[in-house]
Amino acid sequence: MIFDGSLLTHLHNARHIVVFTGAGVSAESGIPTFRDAQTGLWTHHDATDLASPQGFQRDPALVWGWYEWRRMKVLRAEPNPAHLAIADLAGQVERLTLVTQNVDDLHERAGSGDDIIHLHGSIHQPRCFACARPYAYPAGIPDEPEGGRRIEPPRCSHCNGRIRPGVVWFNESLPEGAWAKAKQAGGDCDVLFSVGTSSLVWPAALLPGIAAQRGATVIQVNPDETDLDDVAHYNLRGKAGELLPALLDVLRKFVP
Ligand code: BV8
Ligand code: ZN
Repeated sequence: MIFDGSLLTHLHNARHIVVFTGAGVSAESGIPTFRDAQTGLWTHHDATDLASPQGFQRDPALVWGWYEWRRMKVLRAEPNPAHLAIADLAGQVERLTLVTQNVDDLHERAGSGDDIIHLHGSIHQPRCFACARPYAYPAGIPDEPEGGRRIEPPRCSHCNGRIRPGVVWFNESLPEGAWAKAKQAGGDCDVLFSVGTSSLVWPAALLPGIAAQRGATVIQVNPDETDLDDVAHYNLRGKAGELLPALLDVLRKFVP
């Protein structure tokens, strides 16, 4: 695979790289992307409805069933070469900040460390909808939920409120510290990778533009076109699990 010499020079000289990922980075691990997750049984539900407090209050069993289906996929999935290449890249640069929109833990399991910035929370940190007390899932991997995947959410042992997924839903604010840290890194980095995101969800989708405005080189990795195409300096068209390992290989041997 051939990469532009100027792209390799930017990477070789970078002091601080931000990697910003979306659901596409986990696609080759078999986890449906956010839009794919509205296929099949979920086609007749709008994500911004399923992934919202209003949606949960209206039909808790439907929403909890959707997240249990996704959690079961995450528990059965393994990090793919894209996650591993991002973990490797951290060893090639002075400073790497990993910012993800994903609610899975595949970056952690690939070895990217535990100071990953999760802008949209984690599917592994459920809490009580009423009193916000954390809830611990029973051990083990749930079976494929039967039928229409409606599952009554468990109840809080403290206040009997319904347990909700530990993710940031539409119309909920991002974790204060997370978004501030992400913006700070975006404003300081020399290169920002945007990997596997449709760049549709705000404010996360603003991050590459913040970096570009401060003079960073923006590299997008995505098989499809996105709204970021006009902002990115380089559009690497293809799958993250193929492009990123190839880029790391070339970068290791690159002599400017
Ligand atoms: C907020 C967690 C303030 C839950 C998620 C009108 C205009 C602009 C903005 C808004 C608007 N109306 C409302 C808003 C704000 C709203 C928003 O952005 N809406 C959008 C839909 C227009 N945002 C919010 O509400 C945010 N909060 O603004 O707070 C506030 C506070 C109080 C009151 C009001 C406002 C909160 C947003 C967070 C929502 N939660 N996730 C869950 O996961 O279930 S977002 C969800 O979509 C995902 O988590 C992900 O973060 C996000 C985007 O998805 P992607 O990761 O990009 O995945 P997607 O499937 O879309 O794309 C995958 C890409 O991968 C594709 O491009 C594909 O080509 C590519 N791909 C596929 N295979 C591969 C690949 N790439 C590489 N390799 C491959 N192999
Ligand atoms: Zn409670």
